[in-house]
Amino acid sequence: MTTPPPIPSSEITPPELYFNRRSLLRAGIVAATTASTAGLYRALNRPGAEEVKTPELVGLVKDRGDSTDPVEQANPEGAADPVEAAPAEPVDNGFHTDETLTSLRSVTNYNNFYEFTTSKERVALVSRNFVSRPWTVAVEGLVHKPKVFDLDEILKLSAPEERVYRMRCVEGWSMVIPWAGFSLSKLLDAVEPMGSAKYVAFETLFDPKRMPGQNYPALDWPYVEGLRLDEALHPLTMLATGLYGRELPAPNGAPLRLVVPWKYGFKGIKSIVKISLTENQPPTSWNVTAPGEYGFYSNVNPDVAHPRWSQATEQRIGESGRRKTLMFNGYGEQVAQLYTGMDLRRNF
Ligand SMILES: Nc1nc2c(c(=O)[nH]1)N[C@H]1C(S)=C(S)[C@@H](COP(=O)(O)O)O[C@H]1N2
Ligand SMILES: [Mo]
Repeated sequence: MTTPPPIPSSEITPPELYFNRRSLLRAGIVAATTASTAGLYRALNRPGAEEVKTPELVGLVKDRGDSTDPVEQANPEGAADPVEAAPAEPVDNGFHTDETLTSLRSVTNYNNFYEFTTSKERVALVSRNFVSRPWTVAVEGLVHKPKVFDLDEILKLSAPEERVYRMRCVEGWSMVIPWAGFSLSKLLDAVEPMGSAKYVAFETLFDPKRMPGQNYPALDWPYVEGLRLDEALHPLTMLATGLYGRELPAPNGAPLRLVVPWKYGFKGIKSIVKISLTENQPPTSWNVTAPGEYGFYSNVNPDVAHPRWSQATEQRIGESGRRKTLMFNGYGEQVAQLYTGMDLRRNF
């Protein structure tokens, strides 16, 4: 289980795109405009990450067309070169969904972030003065090159890609969020995992003065999460440093958080300060709190009910009525092979 899975053909960039400079250029342009956010991308693009060095970006980001996103309309400078922008690449590979984006207002004002408060509607208020710079992330454990990264060093690892993922909370609501960031594998590659590493453990900042919810025992602090190494190395697994083309807002886990789109939202640990590679399966906060209700894997699965409610349907924020929840949150084509031969009811 320690080797990364083969990448499905749908995720492999055709070689002609790797070597076609026009396409690479277009990817850069489209990334900047799609994000609604040319300026924000510049802000996220630290020196050293200026060039589009990520061929996998080609074709992953597509123009959303006549967006009604107010942020986009406020950034007319993002208008694309008509020659370069004309033919949209057909895209449906998991990194981008065409489903309607959840509004920026909902994404940043309806949050689970117990370090601030257990009230979803109050997280934005309570976290409004949270200072997330300077910030360091220690990457350690079973790696050849352990390192304490400054946030800016992490941002330099890769130009930010925009990825529009579905997010399904275990409570039964969901959103569609345009993240900025890059595959966690880029950070893990930099520290060179040892052959003995089988899991990756993550930890949120513990600082009750800055995170007032930590003065209450809502959970065992700090919040911890974990993935199997092959899950962590999967290209869909993302270190998010922004959303809607801006730096990551405090309620969403500033300055950087994990996003694992085929798992329930609580696996997406926020405000990460430590990442450790381990041989044994690490403890995870919600599993420690209620082992019978939240498993280590927590893959979105409409067929396995939570002990207290069905997981068959979900409320998409901003929509009326409920929609069917999809196996692996709709990412089965990309990730199902990670779980071949596993009993997903037992390993819930
Ligand atoms: N550190 C930390 N990370 C966390 C949480 C939390 O309370 N603390 N809540 C989780 C839950 S339950 C969900 S659904 C998502 C919500 O992410 P969002 O607020 O950006 O939508 O964050 C997850 N990450
Ligand atoms: Mo959640």
